[in-house]
Amino acid sequence: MKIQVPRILSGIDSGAALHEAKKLIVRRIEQPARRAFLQRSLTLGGLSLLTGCSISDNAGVEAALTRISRFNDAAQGWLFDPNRMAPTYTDAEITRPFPFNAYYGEDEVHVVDEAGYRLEVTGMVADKRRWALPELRAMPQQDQITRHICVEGWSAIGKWGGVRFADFLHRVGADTTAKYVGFKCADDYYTSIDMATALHAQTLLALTYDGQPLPPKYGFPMKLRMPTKLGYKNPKHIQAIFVTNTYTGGYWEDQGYNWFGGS
Ligand SMILES: Nc1nc2c(c(=O)[nH]1)N[C@H]1C(S)=C(S)[C@@H](COP(=O)(O)O)O[C@H]1N2
Ligand SMILES: [Mo]
Repeated sequence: MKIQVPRILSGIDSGAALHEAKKLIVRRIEQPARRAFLQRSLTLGGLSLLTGCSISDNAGVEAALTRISRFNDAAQGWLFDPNRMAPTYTDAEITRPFPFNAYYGEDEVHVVDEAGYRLEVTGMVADKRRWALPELRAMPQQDQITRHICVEGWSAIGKWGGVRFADFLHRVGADTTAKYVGFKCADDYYTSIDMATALHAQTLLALTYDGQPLPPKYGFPMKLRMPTKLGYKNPKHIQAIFVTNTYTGGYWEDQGYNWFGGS
């Protein structure tokens, strides 16, 4: 690869800085096609042009990539079409067994006690009471068979059922002009999403997997299932939901994954 070093960078170790930049990009740009494109085409000079600043150390590279990622969030937000549906599949196309993934191994799956469980709902909502599982099961339910795409390089088709998240947000009197909906999970995972995706017709507060109550490994008692977003944006074991205008990031997002995370 030809490395174009702008004059401003002469004197620094451009090879090392570029290597660092590429490593960070691999962490930040999840879609393989885009990653390959950037790996082939990115030069330090190009990165400087893209970000409008000189990049001479890791902190500079990190800051520049954060700016690109925030710009990418905004672009994905503008491009998001609330009326566009993700593909759906037939029962025969379901991946069996459906893969498990978390930031820990399957033997450490968090087991939530059903009887004591109450979902917390806070922030910009009219009704802040807690929800027991039977109350959520009493709301109208929907099924969907969609593809889950994980940035670690696998995808699988699964069947989830539950409450349309838009119905739930309306039911609790959420201020849908707020920017974000955030999630805290029983296993210390957390994430947040844009309101447009929260209101998308295929975004489900999923209580079942393949017609059965969500098994612990797939996120009992509930997960948010969004076929329009990558796997890490779909929180399992949801304990609390909050509506806010404050950016709160996420477990992987705070380590460099793109926040919008569209699929
Ligand atoms: N609470 C919680 N939710 C999570 C995760 C996690 O570690 N904890 N991992 C995410 C990632 S990276 C993926 S790919 C999916 C995996 O979901 P699955 O086990 O149903 O395949 O869960 C997402 N939601
Ligand atoms: Mo993932």
